[in-house]
Amino acid sequence: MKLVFSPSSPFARKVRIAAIELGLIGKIEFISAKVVPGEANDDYVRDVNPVKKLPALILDNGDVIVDSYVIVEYLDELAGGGKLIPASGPSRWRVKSDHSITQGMLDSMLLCRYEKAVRPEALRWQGWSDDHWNRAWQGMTRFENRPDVFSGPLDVAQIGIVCVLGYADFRFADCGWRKAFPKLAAFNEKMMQRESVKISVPPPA
Ligand SMILES: N[C@@H](CCC(=O)N[C@@H](CS)C(=O)NCC(=O)O)C(=O)O
Repeated sequence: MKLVFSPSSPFARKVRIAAIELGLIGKIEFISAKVVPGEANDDYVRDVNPVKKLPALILDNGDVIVDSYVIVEYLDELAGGGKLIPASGPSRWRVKSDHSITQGMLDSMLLCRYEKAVRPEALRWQGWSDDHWNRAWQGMTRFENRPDVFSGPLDVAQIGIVCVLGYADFRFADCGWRKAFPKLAAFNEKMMQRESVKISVPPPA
């Protein structure tokens, strides 16, 4: 199978970490791609993902799986199931819901990034960016106050948090999250000891 990804994408990083942790990395061929709002990418839109988002997993039979969470779910099933996403019970819904929060945080951070890097200056709306940044910050506040999220075995929500924090370092280096959220900082440090997390840090811009 082939993963269409970008080394700077926090969503693709989640899939890469999961693939390593699940022992499936050797089965995946990586295809680097670039998608940016406002730039045409006709082949990718036609053949892979009509909504032009990375990552996408192309299976050997040609089927395409889109959305980082759905790809992780697919890989988890391939690895036997219930590894990074609990198979049933309250922990399943807790992990899925916590992961959805990380997904919303990344969506908002990416919108802030596009606002600054892609949108013409004259069209920028600071209040809109501030609102989206605040959503990411509130998410960090939420997890700082929920250390139980870090204490269980590795799951997709923990991976999502590490991708949020890595993206904050990558694109919002001065935001001061470590000082504001010491428990998240300790968690990130611990996660960085995993090879999967260490090698998937976005390369310097
Ligand atoms: N829900 C999607 C979000 C993926 C996403 O937003 N990816 C970004 C790259 S980090 C993208 O493809 N952006 C291009 C665009 O929005 O035009 C997922 O989890 O895979």
